[in-house]
Amino acid sequence: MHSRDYIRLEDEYGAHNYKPMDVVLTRGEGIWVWDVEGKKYMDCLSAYSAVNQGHCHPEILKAMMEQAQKLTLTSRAFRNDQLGLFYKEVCELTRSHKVLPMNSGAEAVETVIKAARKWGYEVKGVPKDQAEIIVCENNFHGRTITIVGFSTDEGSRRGFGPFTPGFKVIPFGDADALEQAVTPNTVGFLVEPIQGEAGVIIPPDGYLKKAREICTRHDIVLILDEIQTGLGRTGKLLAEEYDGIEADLTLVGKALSGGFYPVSAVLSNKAVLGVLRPGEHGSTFGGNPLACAIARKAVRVLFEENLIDNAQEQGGYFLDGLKKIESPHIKEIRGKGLMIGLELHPEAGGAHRFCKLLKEKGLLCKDTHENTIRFAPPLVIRREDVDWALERIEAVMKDTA
Ligand code: IF1
Repeated sequence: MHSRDYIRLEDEYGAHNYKPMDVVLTRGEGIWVWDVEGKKYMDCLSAYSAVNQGHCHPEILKAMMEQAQKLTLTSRAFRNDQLGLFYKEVCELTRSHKVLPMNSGAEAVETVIKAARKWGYEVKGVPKDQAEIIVCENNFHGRTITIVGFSTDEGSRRGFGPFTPGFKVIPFGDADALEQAVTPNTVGFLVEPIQGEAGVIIPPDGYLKKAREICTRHDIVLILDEIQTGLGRTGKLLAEEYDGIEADLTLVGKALSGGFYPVSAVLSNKAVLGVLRPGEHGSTFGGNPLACAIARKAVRVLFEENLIDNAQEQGGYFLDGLKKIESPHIKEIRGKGLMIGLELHPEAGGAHRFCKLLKEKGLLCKDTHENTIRFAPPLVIRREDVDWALERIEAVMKDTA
């Protein structure tokens, strides 16, 4: 079968809730992927930062295979011998006190909404059903009804109402707006350290530090969605480290899977998770032994292979290289670690056009919000690979009219 045959099958039988680039991938190794025609590409998306450790990482694969031959699923009705070890290792590495495992990122977000609300009623003393959670404009936290209900992206929410009440939206990066939005019923502030889908939007220096201070002063749970920024992507294990703070609840997902199998988790530094009692929350697959074995290895690999520092180093090199490209199309280059956005001028004809040209040159990138191309390769990338990418990006940026 050829690419067009696979594409035809998708078109005919699949729901059309995506419009993917027409490249049909069949194999991956490290930063590289191959399509069914055998063409090789550098993956500059990493499945939206879920394959930080690189495609088909051999150590994670081994951990998965070994666990898959022993025990895969018990449900939480019974205990398993991986869960406790997963808790301990994740807590030690992230300096957390408690963990709650789920599967997808959106489920982790739903979990913290429940936990923060319950904490508000039981600990803070907010009147029944009055809890408010503050979120930011242009957020992306997932696709459930509650989550898209507090999105400001029309495409994400149009046609899906009625939505869950109890959310207040403020501008991103504006600590004063947070201060002003707080009421006695505010229980939580949910924010991405760097907004991913919004186009790699980096808030002003010290924003999270101020948010931390405001949340502490008003007794509000600070919830950081590090599903995309976490686990090394920005050059730190968690992006909160740049502000020298600790969130009360931290969400991780994506790369917790090593790219193998969906795993997400809520990490808690305060007693917030303690308000959830038996029967109040859970999931059939959350915390299963296969997921735990994979996640344990996926996190350990980040440290053993020095991938967090490598993201810092190669990310800086990549960013500098992009900034040196002289092209009339480029408006701004921004990024932290290997989470990089290249914003084009509105007249450049859209990021999608450039992503297609980059694909022809062997680089798979994804546009976001019309005019931004993001570069987020696996964290195993080496300097010579960055040079390889830069050469091709420069050619496309310079040779395109
Ligand atoms: C898709 C974007 C990235 C996330 C943050 C929670 C979730 C995500 C900060 C939910 C998910 C995704 C999902 C993916 C596209 C992707 C994305 F472009 F939509 F915004 F990465 F940039 N918090 N991000 O980024 O996690 O439930 O998906 O596991 O196709 O929807 P999930």
